[in-house]
Amino acid sequence: MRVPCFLALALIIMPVSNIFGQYRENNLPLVPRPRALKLLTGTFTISPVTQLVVNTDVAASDAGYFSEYLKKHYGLALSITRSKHPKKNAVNVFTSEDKKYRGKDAYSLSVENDKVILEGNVNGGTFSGLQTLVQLLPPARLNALNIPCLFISDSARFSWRGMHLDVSRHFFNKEEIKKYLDDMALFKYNTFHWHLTDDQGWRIEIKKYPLLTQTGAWRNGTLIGHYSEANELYDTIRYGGFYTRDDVREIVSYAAKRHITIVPEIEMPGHALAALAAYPWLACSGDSFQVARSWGVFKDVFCPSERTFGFIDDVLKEVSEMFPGQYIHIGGDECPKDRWKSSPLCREIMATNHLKNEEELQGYFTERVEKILHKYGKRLIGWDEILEGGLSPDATVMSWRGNVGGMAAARLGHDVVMTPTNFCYFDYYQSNDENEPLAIGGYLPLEKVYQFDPVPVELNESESKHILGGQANIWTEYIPDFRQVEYMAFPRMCALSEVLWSDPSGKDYDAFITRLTGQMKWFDFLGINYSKALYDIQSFSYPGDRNEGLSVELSTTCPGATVHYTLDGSDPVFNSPVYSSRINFTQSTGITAEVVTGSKPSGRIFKKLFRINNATGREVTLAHPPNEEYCRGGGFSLVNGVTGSLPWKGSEWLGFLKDDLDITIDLGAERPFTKIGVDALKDESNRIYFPVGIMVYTSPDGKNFSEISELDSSSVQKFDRLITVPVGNQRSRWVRIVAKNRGICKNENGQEDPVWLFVDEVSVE
Ligand code: TNX
Repeated sequence: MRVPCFLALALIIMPVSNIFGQYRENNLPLVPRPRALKLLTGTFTISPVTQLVVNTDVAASDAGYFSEYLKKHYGLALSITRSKHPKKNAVNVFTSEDKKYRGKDAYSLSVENDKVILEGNVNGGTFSGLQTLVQLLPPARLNALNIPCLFISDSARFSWRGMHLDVSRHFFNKEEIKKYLDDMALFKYNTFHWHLTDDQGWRIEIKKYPLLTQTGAWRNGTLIGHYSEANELYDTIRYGGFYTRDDVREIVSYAAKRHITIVPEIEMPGHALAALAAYPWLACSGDSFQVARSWGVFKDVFCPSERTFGFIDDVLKEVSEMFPGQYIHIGGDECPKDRWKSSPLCREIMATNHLKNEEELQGYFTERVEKILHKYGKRLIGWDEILEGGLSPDATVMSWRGNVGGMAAARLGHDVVMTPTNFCYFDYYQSNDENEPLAIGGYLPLEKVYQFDPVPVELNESESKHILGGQANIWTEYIPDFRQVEYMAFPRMCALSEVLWSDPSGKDYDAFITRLTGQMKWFDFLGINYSKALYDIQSFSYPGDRNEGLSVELSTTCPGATVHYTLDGSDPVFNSPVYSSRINFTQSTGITAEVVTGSKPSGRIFKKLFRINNATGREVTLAHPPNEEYCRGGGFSLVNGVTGSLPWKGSEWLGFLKDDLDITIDLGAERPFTKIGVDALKDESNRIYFPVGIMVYTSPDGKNFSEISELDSSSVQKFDRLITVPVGNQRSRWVRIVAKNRGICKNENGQEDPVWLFVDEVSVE
């Protein structure tokens, strides 16, 4: 069979109309971006008479997936026939051993007027090509499916293109897991890291230990709200679920059909409370345990006893039988050593095996488990903590605490999968908007995911070879249902797919966004729930014209987006003014704005009130800078007309650790005022305390200040958020406000901790 050569097909490119407007090389909604793409004239049409032609069993299986896809989404049933030669009016899917397909998942896709020829290797090549083809179909249920004529030659950058899902904190049923695998396949992911056990639930049936799922899969309630909140509230709903061995087999073969390997994770020695609840003898203490209802890290962990290793051997034997992939993930993260330290048995094991400390005891634990895995023909992978106690060279390390663990592992010759929190934790917020659903914390917008590179620049060429790829993790403490899993995954998963698949030399965020916005039509068509944070509008305040009032800039992270706005509180419509330059005003003003693409609103409505007082937009100086964790916007954010939103994480609050707020405002000219306002936060469970006193000073020259008013601690504590200090009739150009930080507080262990003072706005009225 002959695939037409690239150059021979380099004909004059005529734009052809399609559902996306006009086909152009740079607007075909392909994510991840293929290595080479040439758009040609004409279209090929898939209709009920189109055949699927295949040459091998793998091609037949891949084409089978494609045909099911067409049936499900377009109601088209195409017949599959075998042939060694391409046919006309057909989509020809041919696996090939040609050396040009040696690359990872390598394929070529040639769409001609009268046929499609897809060739690729058996290890995901043709399957990946079919995903490309799927993305070229119209995202609408039409009878005739037009595809632009083109030639694509493509292969993957990394062999490990992973998505993880935590099914312990919240459980997702078999059908939902299948949907997750479908979502992954569409973006050429090939590894599903299935986090099956944790403190809050054991989710895989093990024949020899029925209590793991009878007891360990169920908890008697779940924490309400965020873990960091002061009052721990729980619901009393029995929560749980698990996958039977048959479910697992069904899911494994469903994944295999999509060329996705499943890496099951059985957490040990930490994050094991659910197992201990089922079989308390797995712990060192002799206590009994409950499946956890809350989040975090628990001190009760597996005891490294012979009986525990016997259990682990049995469990891993069954797990190895259920999962054909080479890897089993054994966790290894966040294992507190408290119980081991107080256990005579652990001391004995340490003495017998000449282990210096409990970290080495975990190293011993990992080594024992690895021997078990090798017995069952499997390889060990674990979180980067497994490095701390020494590790055999065959073990693979998953680097989550930044790149550091991964780099150390690669330098020691271990294979590494990069999944650093700051680029790959899809349980973090993707937007600062206050209407985002509750998340664990952090901030990981789409653009940051796109910037990720799994290969740290510090590694040399031979060390870099150990980086197998990367993965995003979806921990589900705050993700109660599958719709929200998708919301957290999309579209960040698209950005990561491009990082893991495409050649980094062609990285271009704006171009990615153009292709992604085409993809969003797909999300709607396929019923994928996704975040529109891309279209969120952010505002930045500047001093107003002639130093009066404010000048407000609106922006989005979406290149080329059109923002419409109103100043009368009404929702923007298509003919509302288009934002083009900063909006100036001298009276308190509300701005309502929205991104509109075509004639349709695309994102969330932005609504913000900018309050103007004598201090707004003025020059300020801070005697102590805010802590670098909470310093966004600097001192000016205290006079930018905007009060901080709640939750406060990631928003514009300034945080002072142990320091006072000490701000001097130059009002520009002498001005009359009667009161001072300090907008502060009270959140004692996060060690954020109200100030213990406020002092106000004025100055005739900006240098010498005299106190004009003071509010003592008990008066301050009477307020809830906005603290008002009456000052009588004053006139001054310079005003200094000092809000005293409480300094320290005692924690539950009686030790002293530094206290935060959080302020978002001050006013002079
Ligand atoms: C840390 S990442 C964990 C998980 C949590 C996650 C929340 C890792 C190896 N352990 O147990 O769910 O943070 O972001």
